[in-house]
Amino acid sequence: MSGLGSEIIGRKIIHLPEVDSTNEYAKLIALDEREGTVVVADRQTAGKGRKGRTWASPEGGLWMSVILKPKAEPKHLPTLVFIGALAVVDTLWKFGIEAGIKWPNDVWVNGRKICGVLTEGRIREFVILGIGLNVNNEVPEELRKIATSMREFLGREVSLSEAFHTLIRNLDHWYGLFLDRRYGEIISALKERSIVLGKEVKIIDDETELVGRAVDIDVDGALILETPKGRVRVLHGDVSLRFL
Ligand code: BTX
Repeated sequence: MSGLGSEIIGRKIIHLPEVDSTNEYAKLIALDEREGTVVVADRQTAGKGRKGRTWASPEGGLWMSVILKPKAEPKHLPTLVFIGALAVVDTLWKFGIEAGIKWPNDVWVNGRKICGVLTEGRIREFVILGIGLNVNNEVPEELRKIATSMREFLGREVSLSEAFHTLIRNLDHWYGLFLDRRYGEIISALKERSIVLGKEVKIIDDETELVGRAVDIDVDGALILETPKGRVRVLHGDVSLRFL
């Protein structure tokens, strides 16, 4: 292995016209598949976000899940969410779209969300890396203020297959680095592409809210906040981040 690319992601592609959720489908078949298998659907009828939120997935977007079986220590597995976000940002750059990562799991363009990443899994068995990217699809009316698409940014339709193949190549590149344990390079890239650092933000966990300035992302991918009470380290788990 050269370390520049693993050539794992996308060695098998399962294309479905419609499914409830590519993540759910991938979880069902994960134990029987080799890692790198991608499930991609034209539309999802029950696309999922985090914590039971829904993900609008009409035709024209890229809705996909990758089955991964990394031999990594469990503490590194949360880093896989960044692999998804990095690969999406690189894909958007290739199309001339200025995009950045809104820690922990979104990609934003012009202050609006264009992509969400959802990782799920079973420790020591598999991780499902789910990616939803608005390409040519309509963004539902109620999300217009917070969401955008590649088509909206460029003012023209994009080849969905080109977007898909570019994303697969980029995922393969970043996953190769992950397998080579080059976590430092992954975090550096995340910091470079972050739209959060230097900003005043509010972190919302189940019961708690925390306000501060985002000053750094550490080796484990945790966000470092400067608050009136000192520095606080926020692990990415299931927290939400809002700009103030
Ligand atoms: P999240 O919980 O961070 O974000 C969900 C929130 O994003 C929703 O509550 C809504 O406000 C907003 N939203 C919903 N749909 C869209 C959209 N199409 N574009 C922009 N904003 C939207 C983020 O969760 C993780 C989403 C992962 C989606 C992929 S698609 C393939 C795979 N299968 C699956 O069921 N989920 C993943």
